[in-house]
Amino acid sequence: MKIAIINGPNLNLLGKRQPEIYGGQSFEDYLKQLRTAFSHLEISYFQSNIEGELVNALHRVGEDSQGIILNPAAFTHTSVALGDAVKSLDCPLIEVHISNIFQREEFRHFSYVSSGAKAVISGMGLRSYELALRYFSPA
Ligand code: CA2
Repeated sequence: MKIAIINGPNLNLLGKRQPEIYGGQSFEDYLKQLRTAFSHLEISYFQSNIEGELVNALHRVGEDSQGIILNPAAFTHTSVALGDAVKSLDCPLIEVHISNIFQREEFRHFSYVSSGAKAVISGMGLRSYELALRYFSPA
């Protein structure tokens, strides 16, 4: 089963800045753990700081993945284009957030992506990704 994880802008800084909000581990490091724990899944990973590249990545992985896990980061709250791309997918997509966006500033409470997502997981730290993988890999 092919699952794609896609991360949006600034998530390449995980583990390097603002550990009080986003934790102290880099995503690449965490991904190694995920690939070990879910070795029966083929997990691809893509990160970009560029909105159009994220739209292209959704189109690309949507062709041959059985599930997508997307953290759109700040584009969650601004991107009609990402919201439209998510609605065009044939496979289920889970929107994840490391922090609880509803405990933060008002502008983070709205998501252009959520209405097209199968589910939203927010506020479980990096474990948000693991929980999303569990949905695609029931015990
Ligand atoms: O909580 C999340 O996962 C967010 O998607 C993270 C976004 C934020 O704009 C969303 O409202 C919620 C920000 C990602 C920034 O990532 C950083 C990581 C380390 C250091 C600085 C930024």
